Amino acid sequence: RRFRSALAASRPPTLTLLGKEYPTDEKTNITPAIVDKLGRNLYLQPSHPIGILRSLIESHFSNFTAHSGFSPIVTPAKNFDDLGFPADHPGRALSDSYYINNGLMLRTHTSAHEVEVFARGDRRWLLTSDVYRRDEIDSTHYPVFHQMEGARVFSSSQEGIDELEADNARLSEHLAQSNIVIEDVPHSSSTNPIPSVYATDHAERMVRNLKLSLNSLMLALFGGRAGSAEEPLQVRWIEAYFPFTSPSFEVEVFFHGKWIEILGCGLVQQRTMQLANIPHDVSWAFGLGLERIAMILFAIPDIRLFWSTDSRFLEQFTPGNITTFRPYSKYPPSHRDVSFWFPSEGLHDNDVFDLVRDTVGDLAEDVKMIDSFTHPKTQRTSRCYRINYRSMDKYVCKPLILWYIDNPFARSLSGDEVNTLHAGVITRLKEKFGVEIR
Ligand code: FA5
Ligand code: MG
Repeated sequence: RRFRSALAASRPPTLTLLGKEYPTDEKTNITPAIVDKLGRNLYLQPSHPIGILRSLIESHFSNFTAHSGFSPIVTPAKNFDDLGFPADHPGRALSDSYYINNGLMLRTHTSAHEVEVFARGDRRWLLTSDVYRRDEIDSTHYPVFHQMEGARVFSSSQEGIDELEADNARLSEHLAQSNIVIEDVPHSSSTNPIPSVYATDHAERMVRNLKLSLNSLMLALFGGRAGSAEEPLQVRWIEAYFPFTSPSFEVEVFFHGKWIEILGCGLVQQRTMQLANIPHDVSWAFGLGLERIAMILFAIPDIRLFWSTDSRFLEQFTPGNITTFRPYSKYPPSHRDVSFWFPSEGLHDNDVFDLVRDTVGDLAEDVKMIDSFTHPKTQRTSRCYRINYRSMDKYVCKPLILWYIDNPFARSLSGDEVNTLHAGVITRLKEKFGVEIR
């Protein structure tokens, strides 16, 4: 209780988020680290991995309307109630979600916008945004991440059936020609039922269309990498539960020896269709986790890197291209120079580079010859090399939980350490090549 009242005492009366002021109350639990992330809009940056991936998926679903720019600040009704989350659902708890105050929160998933986008009359749509969850913290979980919601509406009349039949035939032919291994689940079961508003065969066609659509997306995204003849792409469908879909599924992809959960999906419950004023239509929907996919495609080892403002991260990526991330150090470099007279039999730059690598290993980030000069009288040559020492231990920002203090795991090389390394290099230069240090 004392902790609570201390919190209340330290709570500012209002919060300014995305240029607007909001009153706080006893429910307010949004932290400064999260406030900082609002408006970063990584998914709108064409050269950011999240933005690149968004564009790739949008071009795969080329006849879908792509939405973005919806505010992350929503009512709990929109995030939970409209989607049929029960009053006691754990996701609503202060321990799981970020609240601005009693009446407003940060959306925890893109499904929060389903009702309003269906209500606009869009029949095929995608929606990308940042979402916020108080979740565990590790290399694949972060309290801010990105989702892309997608949905396709069909009429429940004969017209809808014809559309499904044609599309299912086209998609299954495409998939039959590719190297993909799909571990399937039944379209429905007693634990994953078809709601009574559906005719069973219509629902089965819809589930088939959902599975075919997502399997072909997986193939488009991962096929080039894992879907070769030697290594087929492996996709696994699992029965799942969401309050707003039934039947529901999760899709996992096998990558580097692990199954990675990529998305949740299912047939949209009738409640959503009614709230959106399209009670006579049916729809499937999915929600993809963009970071999980981007980590695989770009070989990004830690989810925190997406938030990096370091140009060594940002400058690695270009619009429309999937490229492999090259790790770098977060610590400042520290350089030392060494100048010496060349031995009379000469010496190649590469001999110097190898000797440095042998002596100090990866702690040398780069070595450059920065000056060369020949004495006019003696004709002896002197060269100066600059060695950049830097630890590669970790390449990420501070652990989030410690955002307010210095990262105790950070390891900058101390001046003494660098001096010792450099002295070792000089000693070996003398021993091995007989150079005369200037
Ligand atoms: C949902 O959020 C549902 N709204 C998905 C959905 C949409 C179902 C439409 C049915 C119809 P889930 O909580 O499983 O489901 O999250 C979806 C995906 O987001 C996950 O598969 C995962 O890829 C990603 N994800 C979830 N939590 C995190 C996290 N903390 N950090 C990064 N990615 C996450
Ligand atoms: Mg899940």
